[in-house]
Amino acid sequence: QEHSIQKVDKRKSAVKDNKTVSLPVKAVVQVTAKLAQSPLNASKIQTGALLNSTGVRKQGGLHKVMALDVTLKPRDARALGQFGWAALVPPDDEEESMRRWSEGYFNVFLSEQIPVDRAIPDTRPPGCSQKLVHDNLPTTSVIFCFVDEVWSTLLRSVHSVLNRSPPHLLKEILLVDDCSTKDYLKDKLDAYMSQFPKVRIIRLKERHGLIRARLAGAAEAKDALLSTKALIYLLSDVLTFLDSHVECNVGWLEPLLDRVYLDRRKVVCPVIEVINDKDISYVMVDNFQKGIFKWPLVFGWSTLSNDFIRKNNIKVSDPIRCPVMAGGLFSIDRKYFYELGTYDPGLDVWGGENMEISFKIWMCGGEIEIIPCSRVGHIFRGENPYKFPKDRQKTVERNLARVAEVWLDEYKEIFYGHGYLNLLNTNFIDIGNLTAQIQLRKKLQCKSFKWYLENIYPELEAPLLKAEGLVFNVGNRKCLVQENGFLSFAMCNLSKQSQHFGYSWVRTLRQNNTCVSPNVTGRGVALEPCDNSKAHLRWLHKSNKFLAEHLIAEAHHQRLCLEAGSKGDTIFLKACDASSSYQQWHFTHYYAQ
Ligand code: LR7
Ligand code: MN
Repeated sequence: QEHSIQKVDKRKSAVKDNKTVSLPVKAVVQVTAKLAQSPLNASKIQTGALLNSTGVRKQGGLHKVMALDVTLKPRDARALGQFGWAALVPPDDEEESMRRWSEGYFNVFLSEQIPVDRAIPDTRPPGCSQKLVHDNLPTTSVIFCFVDEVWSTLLRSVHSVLNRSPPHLLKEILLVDDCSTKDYLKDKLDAYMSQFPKVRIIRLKERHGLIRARLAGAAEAKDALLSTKALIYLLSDVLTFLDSHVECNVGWLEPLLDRVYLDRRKVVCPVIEVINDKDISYVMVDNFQKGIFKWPLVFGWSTLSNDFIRKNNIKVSDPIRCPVMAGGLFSIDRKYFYELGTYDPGLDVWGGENMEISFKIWMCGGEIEIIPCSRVGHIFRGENPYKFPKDRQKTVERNLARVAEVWLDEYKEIFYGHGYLNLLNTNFIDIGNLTAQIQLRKKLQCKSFKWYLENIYPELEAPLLKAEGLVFNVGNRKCLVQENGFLSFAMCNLSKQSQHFGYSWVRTLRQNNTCVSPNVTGRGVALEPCDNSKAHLRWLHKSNKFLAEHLIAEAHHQRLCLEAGSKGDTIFLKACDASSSYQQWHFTHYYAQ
């Protein structure tokens, strides 16, 4: 079997011994990859692009284009890495190649030997070259943001766009330098790019991170209109964002633009293929993958089930609707990007912006699709080759918390409950002002996160509570009851609302908006209004399928357990005792987690 299913992080199909990213940001669910096909495939005559015939809104001409690829007959067919084949480091150079690894966290040495305009195999699925596109597709600006990108990969990214995009659709390539520290990215880059009239370089005076760097790129595309009214035709209709270490494949652009043309609220992504970080080969990935997230907002890929494919009669070349996008590679109608309020500019440096824009798009009336006929290779790296101005982990956490606060509604508790409880202690971290983002969501009349989960991502398990129902004490064989603001016990009775409690993701034990807390003495319990930022309201409820449960208070810096009185219906806190059945509790219902 040619396909092998691996549970790997990211799409590092061929790179298992490499270090994985420590952050739970891009861990991946399932990916299948196979080696690129023979170069014969690359030399086939490429006939144009694309388009799903379903739902064609626009009238007017459709045509089959000759998808441009000026690298089909490469300058040097014998060059290293040509046709996307794996390249080998000669034994004598191994040391140098290892030494230079950390310049980009991939094989920088090898990449340098490979032509910047190499050919790569056409990995589009059958049918793509037969598809039709509209005559008058919108034009695009391609925006690459980078900080300290490796020379050879930056160049290869730019050349792949120049060589495989129809000139009349490509208005410009904007290189946004996010305050790089490397010398070669200054004069040398200016000089090199000056041979390409379509390439413009924008330099940020301070490091902004990829989110605000992209916004600077987008604004630059917009300024052309504002500054010179006569040059209005220069303005591109669509913004296409790419990472700065990619290779766009043949016919990559037309199918993206065609979908945006059909409906400007479609935000479209190419299939992201793998440029192997060790041998720089171009690796095709399996079809039928969509972008998803797992808690706590960790991006991943998930394969469409055979059942789903069959029931919906999905062809390999059909667009795939995605709950979230990977983040780096997408096309969006320029005006629509601004209507959506772009990215939250309060997001810093790296991370979380893919979740933010994805939720915003779906909840506010748009769609995200992966277009299988559009394919772009990307180097997946084990580490970021640039410095984070602040701590990396904290930066991403903070970004994600902003996203959760603005978009997740009551579901944000699930996010916090998966390892981010510390963010709830309000004085622990400053996630910044969210007023503008919350207002934007109102203004756009966006739907709820509940709607998003039910309609766009129904596969996700998102029970709002970890456990609920009656709280049974094993010792006294009674159930917890709340009456007139006091806790006691009663004969278990499912029909009594006063006996219903919930155990939340942020570890509160609550009835409606009232939470159980240790009282001032720390020996008894009290009830108070729930407030997720208050750590003393949290109870660790360790579940075990066969044993009864403990409720351990974390208040007063002691480990105390909730205990039912053996005589009477009292409840108090006491030193934990594994053998005491009066300290064992369980809920009627536990949700699968
Ligand atoms: O401070 C920065 N300034 C920048 O300009 C940090 C980064 N950048 C540039 C950087 O040079 C690169 O071109 O921004 C781009 C993305 O940074 P990467 O390549 O370090 O990010 P990544 O590929 O590891 O991570 C993915 O997630 C990011 C943060 O959420 C962005 O959305 C990336 O664009 C995104 N990449 C992809 O979606 C490609 C597929 C990866 C997957 C899954
Ligand atoms: Mn990247």
